[in-house]
Amino acid sequence: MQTKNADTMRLEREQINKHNSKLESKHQRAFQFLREDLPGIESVVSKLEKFQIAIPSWALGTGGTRFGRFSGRGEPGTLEEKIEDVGLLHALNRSSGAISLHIPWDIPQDAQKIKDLAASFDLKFDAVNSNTFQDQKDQELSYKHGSLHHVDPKVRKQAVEHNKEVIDHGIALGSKALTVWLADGSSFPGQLNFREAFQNTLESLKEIYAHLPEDWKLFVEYKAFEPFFYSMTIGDWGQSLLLASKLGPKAYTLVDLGHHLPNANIEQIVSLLLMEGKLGGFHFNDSKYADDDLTAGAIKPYQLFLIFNELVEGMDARGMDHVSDLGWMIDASHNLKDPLVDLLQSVEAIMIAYAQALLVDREALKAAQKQNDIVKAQNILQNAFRTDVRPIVAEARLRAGAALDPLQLFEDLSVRDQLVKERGENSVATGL
Ligand SMILES: [Mn+2]
Repeated sequence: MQTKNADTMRLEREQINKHNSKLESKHQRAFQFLREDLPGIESVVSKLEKFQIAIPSWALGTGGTRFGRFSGRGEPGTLEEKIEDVGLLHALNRSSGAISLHIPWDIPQDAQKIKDLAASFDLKFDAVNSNTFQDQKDQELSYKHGSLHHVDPKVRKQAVEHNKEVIDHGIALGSKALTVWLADGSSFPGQLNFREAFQNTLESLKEIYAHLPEDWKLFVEYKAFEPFFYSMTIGDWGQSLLLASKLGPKAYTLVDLGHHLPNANIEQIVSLLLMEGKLGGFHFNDSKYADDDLTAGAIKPYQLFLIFNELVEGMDARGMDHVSDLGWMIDASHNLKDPLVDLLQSVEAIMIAYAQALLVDREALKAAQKQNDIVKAQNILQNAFRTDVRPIVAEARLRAGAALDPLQLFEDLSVRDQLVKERGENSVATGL
């Protein structure tokens, strides 16, 4: 591990090469074994090599629950350190080439300097995120009763202005999208007039939309419940799609896996949003109950695969670019594991699901569907899901210059201990 550029930790090429040379012969045996039976394997590897999943700045520190927060060690305390963390992830897996910022937590003092730092790690800036779900220190009006849907036009105006500022920060960094998630809703029947709340939200979003540059997108995120427990003003994909449709061609629905009621058929939602050209992006996480924010693929890997199956099929049907036409991001909270380790695991799970979806025999599936051959259709999907694609994902990493086993290298190099040395035991990250 080397320290240069004002205390920034960077992985050296030789460290990765040394790690890979130890594992390479075992890896090659596993990869060659798969190659014999999978004729399309080269195209899968090259798609995996290009695929990138953005890391949100707020996932780099330890999150809390409503009951407590147990801090990690050596968390990134500044925007520069957050970029350094994502830079380390990207060096380990070459699949985390973007960071998503949250304003006001991550306001850059010098945008050009921050851009240069990110570029030195080969990182881009993904969507910027506004925050009207909590009050800030110097804020005039409170968001206790909502922001863009608020009954008071002065609160709505304040929230609209904040979103415009977030866009401006994003422009300075080279972002191309704004994600709006609102903690607007009600906890008691009678508290809100649903129609007025929706109309207020639409009018506010229209003002924000008008501030978007030509080549930007607006992502409208929805959530079924929490922080409010009776209604959320953008509670499901129907409400999000309605808003996105009324706003115009730059507005899209954003799907966060944890923002559905239990057992929702998310893959069907994805399929129809893609059909309408209104799916903007994804927030990955996993859950047993709802917005548990657990590691992607930790609880329901088959669901993650089924979602990717629809994504690949739907994107290919529209001739979309897998890498750039949708926004891909992890949105999780880490209470128990080292956040960087958890993020490496999440990226790996997403790549596995994507690789499995790329292996689905589309023609055979289509034929089975046409003949109502349910058994065959199910088997085609499960054959792909039950293929151990880890050597394919590792091969893509190897070719991209990443580590064959990023988690092992993270551990072998004692990355967290190095970060603690640099930042101190008790540095704390802003975030959830
Ligand atoms: Mn989200």
